[in-house]
This record gives sequence, structure tokens and C-alpha cells, in this order.
Amino acid sequence: MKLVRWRTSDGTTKVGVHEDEYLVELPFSTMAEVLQHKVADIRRAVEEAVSSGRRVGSAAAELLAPVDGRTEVWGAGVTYQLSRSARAEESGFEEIYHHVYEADRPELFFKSAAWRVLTDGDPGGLRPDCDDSVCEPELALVLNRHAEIVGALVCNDLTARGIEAVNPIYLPQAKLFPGGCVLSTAIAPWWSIDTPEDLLITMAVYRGPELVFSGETRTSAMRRQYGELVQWLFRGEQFPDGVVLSTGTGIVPPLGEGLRPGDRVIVTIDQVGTLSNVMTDDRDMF
Ligand code: DO4
Ligand code: MG
Repeated sequence: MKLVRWRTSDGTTKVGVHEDEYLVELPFSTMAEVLQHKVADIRRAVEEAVSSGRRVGSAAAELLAPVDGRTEVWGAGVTYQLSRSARAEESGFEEIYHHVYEADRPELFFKSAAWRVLTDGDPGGLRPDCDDSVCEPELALVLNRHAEIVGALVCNDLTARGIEAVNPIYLPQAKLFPGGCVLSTAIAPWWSIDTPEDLLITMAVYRGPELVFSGETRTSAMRRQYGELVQWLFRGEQFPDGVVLSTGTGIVPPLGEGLRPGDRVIVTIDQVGTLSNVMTDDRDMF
């Protein structure tokens, strides 16, 4: 059972629960409104909706990206040892990445507004002015305005790593661009996930029929606790419609083996979901 947004055949957008081939509407008009509530209230609304039996078939519904309104997407960086060593290797700025990996304060950055977020089956974006871009498969936390974890998503934090490698101060240009933020369609409620601190994350990149890269990690390899990242994010910020916090990547393709237009990237996180997107550097696609 997952939380989703969908568009009906008459063009109305709804928010509800997706279970098997059924949808059940929730008493909220947007996902932003859901994220204004405490987890206990959201859970109660979900349980009441499911037990009401007011199910509709999902076949005619168009599932949408999971966020709307003023909900933002933020990223955490250098939270896995592999991310730290890869950034140091690609840029030569070893000390900066070493320091942020060890420091109390994590690296946190704005990634996307809700209206720019793409989802499963959409194209994924590559910057046309960067010839070394990578996919970053990450577990993303869905947080309400009260800094509680409501659920989880798969995030592909697409990154123009060739730009960041020239100078880490170019980070916003390496992270924010059309098609650069892809989230899975359905929010897995946090209360439904067993051992969220040890989930398997896998990624595969296909060029035509050929598998050109694959990798895996586990969330247990992350240096920081989820609660620690959440606490730092809310320390100096407010999110009236909640926020999605992507927790960083533990899978990094080797230098020089970046994505090309036409590559299909598939990311899966146990119990959370799957993302499959074909990459493009054509900005008219977004
Ligand atoms: O320092 C750059 C960002 C790193 C990042 O996005 C990650 O580690 O996932
Ligand atoms: Mg990342």
C-alpha cells in the first residue's frame, strides 16, 4: 500500500492510496496538504480510507509525480564513504569532501521545486554542456511540516559531475537543471517499511540492450542517521508543505563512464519502489 497522486480521465488531480490495482481517495486535495499533518493523523486517514471500501480501479488513472504545491526536494551529499572518495578523485579537492564527510554538519542542498520533479517513465535530464553526468540512486525521506518521516521514495539525484569536478562551488549548476530530479511515483509509508536503516539499493544502466554499469549498496553503509539529517535540515529552515530529503548516494560509476542520451537507468530500493528513465539532453523534453 502506497500514497500516490493521480489524474482522472476528466483531468482532476487526486491524492490517495494505491493498493494492487485499486485507488482509494484520501480526504486531502493535494500531497502538500497531506504533509501539513502529523504522521498519526495521516495514518488514521489512510486506514479509514482503506477500510471504507470506496475503491476505484487504477487502470484509467494517470499516476503523477508524488509532490506538489510548495513541497521542495533537498539533497544530502557525501553521506557514504564511496561518494566521498569518488568526489575527491574526480575533483582533486580531497580535503573539502573529507571534511564534510567527517563534520557534524552534513552537506545539504536545495535540489528541486515540486513542479520540476519527474517520475517513473518520464525522461531524465542531462546537461548538454557537460560530458560527464551520472545518476545518483538514493533513498529519499518524505517529511511533513513537523519534521516527522512520513514515508520514503526512490530518488535519482542526476548530477553533472564534470561541472562539480572543476570547482565544488559550481555545485548548484551541477545539481539543478531541467530533468535533474526524478522521484518514484508512490510514497512507501514509513510505518510499512521493515528495517529502513538496512535497505538494498541497486542501479543498472542500459545502452540499448547492453548493461554498461550496475552497482548496489545498502542504506546501512550510510555514515549518518536519518534523524540526524532531518534535524539539520529543519535547524534553519521551515517547510510548510513538507519536504523530500534525498539521503545521498553510495553508488558512483567510474570516472569517464558517465551517462549518454538514450541510456536507460533503472534504480530499485527494496520495499520502496523502482524508477526507470531514459536520459536526454534535449531541454524541449521538459
Ligand atoms: O558534493 C556533492 C553532492 C554529493 C551528492 O549528491 C551525494 O553524495 O549524493
Ligand atoms: Mg546525491
